[in-house]
Amino acid sequence: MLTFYSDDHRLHHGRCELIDGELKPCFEMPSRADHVLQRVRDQQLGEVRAPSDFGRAPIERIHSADYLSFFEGAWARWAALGHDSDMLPFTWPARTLRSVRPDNLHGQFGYYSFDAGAPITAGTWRAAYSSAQVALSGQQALAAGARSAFALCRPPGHHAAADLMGGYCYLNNAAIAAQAFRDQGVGRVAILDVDYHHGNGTQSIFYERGDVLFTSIHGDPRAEFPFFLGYADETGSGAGEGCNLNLPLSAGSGWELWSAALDTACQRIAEHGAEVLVVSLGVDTFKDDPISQFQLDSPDYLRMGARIARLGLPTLFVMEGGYAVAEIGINAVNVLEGFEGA
Ligand code: SP5
Ligand code: ZN
Repeated sequence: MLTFYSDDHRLHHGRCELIDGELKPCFEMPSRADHVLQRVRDQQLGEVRAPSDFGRAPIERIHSADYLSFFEGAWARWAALGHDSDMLPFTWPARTLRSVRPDNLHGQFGYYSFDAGAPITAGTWRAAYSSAQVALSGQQALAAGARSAFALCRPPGHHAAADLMGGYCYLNNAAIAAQAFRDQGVGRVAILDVDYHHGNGTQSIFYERGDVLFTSIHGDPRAEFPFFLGYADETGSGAGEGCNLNLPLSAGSGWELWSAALDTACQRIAEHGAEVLVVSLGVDTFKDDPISQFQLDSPDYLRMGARIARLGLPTLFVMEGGYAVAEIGINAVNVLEGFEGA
């Protein structure tokens, strides 16, 4: 399997996030990608390639122009005020307030975010832009006939909506790749999100569309981030009615419950008549993940890959979360090896 990877991910190295009521060092750190890349090489998964540059147009198919210009320009505005370290948002247009876009930098950051987990640093835009190009390069490999590809994206993307950052995510890499398939004439696309957290950004982007099915297995939002989306009764709307499948599971769920949900998601993907599959590959379902509550063990990721392969679809794997840094490489590459071995 081809892997796409850019060193530009290093340009994003946040100092702190606000998590569970406290300011803590960012769990989403550069060494995550280093460990995955090392495992790809150690296991001789296949060639590792630098991404091509497809420009801003495929990103603009998913994200609004005003969001992108805020994101691209935010650091320069912050630096012009004399700052040289991360910026975090702190005020949001919650109930009773208006979703107007203020002029103030912090007002705009609140307008374009939903949590204080995604800092903007000097290199965040460039890292996120390259991460999207990594996903698009994997998409292009499939379009050219590859059965599968691995987009080793960092920062991750599935929490990012059309005009919102949060949950360590800025640009929705999986959604950008899925849309590129559609724009190149693929009629029906499916997304399978196996990250521990609900992919609220991806769901919101495709919620009213019948051409892109979104399926997700995740920690029950009644108890888990992102709390405000990811419930089982969210089934899509308008033309997208029936094209959104959420499979929330309780804290403590292990392979038995998780794999039953995977079977359900795979059945729905087959029914959709998907011609291509995009997997949002988070491995924060691991038993020792520091911020998550599922109980998957490393060999389970081989089984996960094998089950996904049984769909028989061209498959693009897009890296999302996973914070047990020492094991992230083993777990992520196990999915890819399980897929290839099936
Ligand atoms: C891409 C991705 O995986 N983003 C995850 C963002 C999670 N941010 C908030 C996590 C809250 C964790 N709460 C854990 C409670 C443990 N007792
Ligand atoms: Zn996650």
